[in-house]
Amino acid sequence: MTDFFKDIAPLSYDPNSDAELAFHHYNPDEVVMGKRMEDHLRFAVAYWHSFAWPGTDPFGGQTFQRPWFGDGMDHARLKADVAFEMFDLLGVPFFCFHDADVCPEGATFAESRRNLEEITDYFATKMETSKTRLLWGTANLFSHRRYMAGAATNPDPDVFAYAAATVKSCIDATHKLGGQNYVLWGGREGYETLLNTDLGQEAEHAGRFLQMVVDYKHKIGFQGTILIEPKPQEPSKHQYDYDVATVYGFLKRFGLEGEVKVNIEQGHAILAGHSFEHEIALAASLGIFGSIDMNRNDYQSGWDTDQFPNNHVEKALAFYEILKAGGYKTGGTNFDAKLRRQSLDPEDLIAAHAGGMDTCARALKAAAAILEDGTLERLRDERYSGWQSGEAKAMLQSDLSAIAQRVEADGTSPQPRSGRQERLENIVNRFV
Ligand code: XUL
Ligand code: CO
Repeated sequence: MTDFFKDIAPLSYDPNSDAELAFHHYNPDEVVMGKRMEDHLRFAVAYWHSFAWPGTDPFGGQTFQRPWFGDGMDHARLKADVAFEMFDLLGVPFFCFHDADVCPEGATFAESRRNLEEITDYFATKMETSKTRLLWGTANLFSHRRYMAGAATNPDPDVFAYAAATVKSCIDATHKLGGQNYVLWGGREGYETLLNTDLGQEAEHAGRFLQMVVDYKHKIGFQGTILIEPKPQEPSKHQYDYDVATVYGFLKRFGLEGEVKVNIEQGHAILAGHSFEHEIALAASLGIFGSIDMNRNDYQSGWDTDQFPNNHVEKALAFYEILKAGGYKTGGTNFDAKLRRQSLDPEDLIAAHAGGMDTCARALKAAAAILEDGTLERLRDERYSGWQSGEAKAMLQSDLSAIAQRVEADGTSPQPRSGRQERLENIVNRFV
């Protein structure tokens, strides 16, 4: 035991208490639409924000002073000890990590690989006595300066090679720990200026890279899902995995639409000019919905500020789409969210996650209530009911001339009908 969390006790569901460090809405065992809440929500803690981020911003340096900050493997082990203590306090079923979050980079590639193997062996030992499993692993192919012009899309083939070797190590580590997914976020897969960029060639390399990832997954028998995380910009001015629609086009182009799904992040959806629920609904309709990175942006500055979610009304629409899609399969709700840099105390770390979990639990319950009520579903079905007729279905098998002939012969004259938006919004309002 470390003494980082001192006498903070494991959190429990205590809806009537005014205790700060308790769940007021998240009750893991409560059954919602036939499934335990914990199994619906599948929460994960993000190692990078909670244990690796020092509290910097573009204008200021480190604000957090954690006893595990340092370059040695002993620091990495202390960090893991504290991380697993937090997983236990929160009772979270999952965590996620990048290689760079969990251990120091070595002087050579081989040393980096050995560090990762050593620390993930340490995780494996800790997981023997912890209930927390690995939701996904990933490689940090964006922080080090070697990746400043991209990883798989770098003009330098040596960088492509280094990235490929690094992804192999990270898939191996994820596989060893029984990870349920493997994520690729292309933080530097894009460009700053077209003046020095051959975007056609870069796309070919990105596609081939992803095919190699999928081939390797099958070669080693990794059962998890490969996920791409779309984001339109930041850090790159333009990122290739712009949004769900763009990723789907990319997957189709390289024959990977049956192999790879998406990890959709709330803040990234907003940056792309979409709503979170739009991205989820689109992915579900394309058969590529995988997992969620849960956070919120600052709506005033518009930045990807990775804040913990605190607006259950907004998230209810996201969980409504997730439930409609049949819920997560291998995915989950990963808090890709960090404290504000003034939130220095261990209690802040616990409270931030507890608040995020409560927000999602409220959202899930509201979404389930909307679906169980069924009015929205009925009204939507009604709106499309004309397509139930044999004549309408047959039209889709005919052609423009036949349709034109029928329109004239029948004197077809469509009558506009209300979309009833405000009435539908009022229905949602009854349940959130
Ligand atoms: C960056 C981001 C990443 C990915 C994993 O905006 O979301 O943390 O989730 O690399
Ligand atoms: Co993310």
